[in-house]
Amino acid sequence: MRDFRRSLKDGNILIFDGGMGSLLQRRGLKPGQSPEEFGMARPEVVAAIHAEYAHAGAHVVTTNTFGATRHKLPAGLDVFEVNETMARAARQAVGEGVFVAGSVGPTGKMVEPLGDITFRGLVEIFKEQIRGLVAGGVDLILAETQFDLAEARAVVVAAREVCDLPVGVSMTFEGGVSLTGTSPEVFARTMENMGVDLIGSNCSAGPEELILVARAILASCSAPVLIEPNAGLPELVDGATVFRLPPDPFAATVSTLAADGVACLGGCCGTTPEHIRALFALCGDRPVARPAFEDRPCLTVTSRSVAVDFGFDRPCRIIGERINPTGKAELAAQLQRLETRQVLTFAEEQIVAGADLLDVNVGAPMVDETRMLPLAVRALTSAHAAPLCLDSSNPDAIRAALEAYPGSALVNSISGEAERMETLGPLCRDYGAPFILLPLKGRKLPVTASERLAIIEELLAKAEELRIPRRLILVDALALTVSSKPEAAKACLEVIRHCRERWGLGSTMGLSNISFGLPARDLINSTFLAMAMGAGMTSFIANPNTARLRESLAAGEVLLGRDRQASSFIAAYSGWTPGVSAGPAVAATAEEEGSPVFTAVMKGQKDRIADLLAARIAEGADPFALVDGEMIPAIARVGEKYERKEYFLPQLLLCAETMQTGFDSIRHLLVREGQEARDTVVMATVEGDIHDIGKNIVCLMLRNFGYNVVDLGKDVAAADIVAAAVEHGASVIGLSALMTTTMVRMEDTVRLVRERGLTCRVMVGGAVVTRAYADMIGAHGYADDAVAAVRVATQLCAEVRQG
Ligand code: THG
Repeated sequence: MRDFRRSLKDGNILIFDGGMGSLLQRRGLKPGQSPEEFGMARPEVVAAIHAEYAHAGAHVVTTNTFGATRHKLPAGLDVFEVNETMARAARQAVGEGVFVAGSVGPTGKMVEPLGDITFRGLVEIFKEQIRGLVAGGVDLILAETQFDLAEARAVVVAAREVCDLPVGVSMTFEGGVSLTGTSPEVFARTMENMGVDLIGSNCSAGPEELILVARAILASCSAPVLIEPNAGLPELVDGATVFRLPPDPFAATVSTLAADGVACLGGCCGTTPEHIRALFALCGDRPVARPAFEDRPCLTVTSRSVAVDFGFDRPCRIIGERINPTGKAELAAQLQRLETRQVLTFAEEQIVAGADLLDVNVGAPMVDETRMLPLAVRALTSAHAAPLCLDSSNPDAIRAALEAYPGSALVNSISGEAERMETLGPLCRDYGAPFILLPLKGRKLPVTASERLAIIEELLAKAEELRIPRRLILVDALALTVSSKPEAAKACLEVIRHCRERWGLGSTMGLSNISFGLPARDLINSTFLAMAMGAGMTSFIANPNTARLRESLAAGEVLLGRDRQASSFIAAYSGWTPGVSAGPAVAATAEEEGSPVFTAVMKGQKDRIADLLAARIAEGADPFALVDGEMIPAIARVGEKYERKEYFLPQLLLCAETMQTGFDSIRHLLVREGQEARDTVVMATVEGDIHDIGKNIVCLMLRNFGYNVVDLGKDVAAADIVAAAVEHGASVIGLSALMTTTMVRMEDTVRLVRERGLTCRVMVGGAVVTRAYADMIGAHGYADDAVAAVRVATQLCAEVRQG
């Protein structure tokens, strides 16, 4: 019986197949045609390619279903049928001795707030596809070329809801991060939390580029690793992208990855059966040389861009407690109105003060937590990189928030109360969400350590029954008020020590409970923090904006030998005066100078910008001066940060939307008699291509900079683009294409513009488009991202004006 999980455990290297697209092109796939459509018409061609790969030594072949989802397949093709048929074709071609991986590519849709689809919507799209793959007899589900962590999570959740097959997820990185800002480390840790069977990377610039990515993944997880590079750097030949690294040098470089411990190797764009044959000869059936995964943390919480490890050799982590309406009437009132303004203010303050994570509790009377918690999550994850701790007694709210969250959030909490583990446990397991295990059960508070440990032990047993791995569990040592229960503090310390020694589990607590009813609470809290750190506590929930707590934490890290050469301590406290607050141990980055309007755009404060502008205008500010002197410079600064990789796509989008919201709110004040007409840009994704994420971002950025943008959408014929440019008197046409097969359509528009003698300029861009290609087809400008597009459009408009 074929069992892919068993083969992974066997300890021998598995060879995957190589590219499908370029081989199909050689056998009749037309530029712009969907490979799935071609495969349905000519299944024997697809089968022959699979057979060639199997013959070349591949242990695993990958189905021709990369784009076989609802929104990507051409009209008239049924998702289930395509996936089932293509999976069958692979199986029949390779027989029973070779594994068939069901390929799942990105949908071309971004999950909100980056795009317009919900996480659940994505899961449903993938489930439709995966049902077909399962019916066609695949051995594993393989998500490939993923670029967004939320979408990668959606594939895993979908696979779990449809079948028990093993799941592999492979992400593509450019310059060390994915398009939406995820590093290989964050990706690997998030996937490991989800229990993914195979974690990897594919595509990218070629085998050399993937060496560092592979090492980063290997050092961040214990799951087997898959690497599938392209056949070298893409080059342009006669208008098409080709990959020219020959089989032997390809195999030579890729096989060095085997020495690093990669378990599964294959090829991506441009690789052929010859590449796979050469690879097989060098490392097929050799033992996997994976060194032990050292330095393993107890637990890791992630956001889209940050992984925070908890462990006995890691800094004790601060979970900021302030996003909690208890005792905060204004926050409670805002939450009832589903507003996120104060939530965002508290987030900002706590991050500046050094919080590693933010606890998010929106529970108050008359607050609809199931709506409010995901709203807060979306607002917080758009604005900040800090991972979140979802604090709610309502399981529906937790579920909704986990769906809205792009990484591995910490769930707060699972107690011994009836059904809590049964409902939340499987959810946390399937969504890869670590959780706080709270030793509370029944009416009686467990005061002694042994009472708490008994409940913890019972919950651990339940978790094990539910197949929840230990790496998802963080124990709450339960800080009770020492003023009424004198033995409570000692019991906490014992629980911390026991969890560490007996189970290797990390711990946390709501620190301030301990001092309730006493004077000088900060003094008690910070002293207890030091004691608990000594006992092995890995994190605590508190207000990070408490100088004394931060002082104890910083000193504690020195004393526990985790702040090497006391360098962080010295940096923050060398000029310390007792009683005077020093900077946080984590130095806050110097804040950008600027007006509140400037800052609001820079930080993407979408809820605040309209009020700020209205206030300034009420004070008599000139609306034009606000736009030209504050908003445009702010969005330009955002662009610089994006280019320096300090901001990623989520921040760029949020800031651009903030700009747009602000602009819309004062638009009525921005009409001037005899106003100089704004330059018009006509934007389109070319014919045959249905990818519009990049094009939409360019539209948003151009509008931000005052351009009149006519967005023609996707899959637009050259004649229609040129007609629209004439109709609207456009200065610039902007063309986008994601695929090498559709990129060639750009040339049609350039030719038409020339033939008709139009003055308007054409700029091009998109994932596979290069400057060399732009030059070759005679485009006037090339932009490699949305920020560059604004610069290029400005340049081209100036050229048009000068004639
Ligand atoms: N364990 C776990 N989760 C928890 C707790 C715990 N979550 C909630 C709580 N305890 C930790 N969070 C808070 C949040 C706020 C306050 C205390 C603990 C607090 N609020 C002030 C008040 O009530 O008056 C408001 C003061 C302010 O403005 O900050 O003190 O133990 N797993």
